[in-house]
Amino acid sequence: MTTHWILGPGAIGRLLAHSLAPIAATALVGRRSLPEQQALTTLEGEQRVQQLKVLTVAQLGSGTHEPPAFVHITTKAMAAESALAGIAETIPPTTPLVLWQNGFLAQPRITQAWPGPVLCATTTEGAYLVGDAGVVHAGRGHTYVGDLHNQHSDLAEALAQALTQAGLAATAVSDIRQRLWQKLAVNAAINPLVAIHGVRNGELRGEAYSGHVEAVVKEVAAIMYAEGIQSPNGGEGENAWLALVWQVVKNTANNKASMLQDVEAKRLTERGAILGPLIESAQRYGLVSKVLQELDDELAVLEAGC
Ligand code: KPL
Repeated sequence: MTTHWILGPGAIGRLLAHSLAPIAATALVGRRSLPEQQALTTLEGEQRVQQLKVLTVAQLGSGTHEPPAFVHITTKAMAAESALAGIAETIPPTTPLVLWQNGFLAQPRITQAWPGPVLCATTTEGAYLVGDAGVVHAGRGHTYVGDLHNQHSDLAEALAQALTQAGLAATAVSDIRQRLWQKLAVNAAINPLVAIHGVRNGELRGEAYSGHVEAVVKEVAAIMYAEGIQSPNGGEGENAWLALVWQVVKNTANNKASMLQDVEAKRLTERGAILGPLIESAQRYGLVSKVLQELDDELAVLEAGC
């Protein structure tokens, strides 16, 4: 039987566990223990415990387990490598990994370091945690899966089918790198600004912030061009990226972006995975990244208070 291990009992991790458990043996793995019924409580109070184990990393290390068919890493970007290191000894090095992180930090590093196949997933499924009591599937979206070097399309296809069967619509794609950078571009234009100013996404449209959004997008668009990343709306250049960003701002106007939630909860942000690759790319191509660097510096100051 297909066995899925999910590292990281955050919103996406629990959504995956909740969805996969009815169709496959599933283990949700966290650093600290989590009562099984809490891990799988939805807003509606529905509980699905079939085939689901809720384990700590320490329990995985001490027991004997059937090797998993997929290990999903659903932690924040900066925690992905240490999460993998925590279980690497307990799985065969040929085990397929699935990386669910934002940005473009963990994906190239783990793809290079892990001997087995590494798939990347990017999703627009909406989910959030309600304390330790459960996960809310807030909005249906779509998930794309693929690997950075297009060497594992059969595996990506099998995973997409499993996710779709589990109720999370998914497609295997050959351009996952494009899709990860496209999401990163949008996140870079929205997340740092809303996190720094403590505002919901929709407020970026106001006079106080819109010029700053445009300044970020100007730098991001030049970097995307250098990286060979097209805007998903098919257009060329800065205007296409700006139109996309304003569309996402409109669609998510009432959202508290993930980076704002991190700042409010005094957690480290994903700036290293979102702004980091952009600033590094700008340096590589001799492009301006002044505005991006300023945002990164401001976030670093906020994080220093964590
Ligand atoms: O992906 C997001 C996030 O919060 O990380 C956006 C698109 C900005 C929606 O809030």
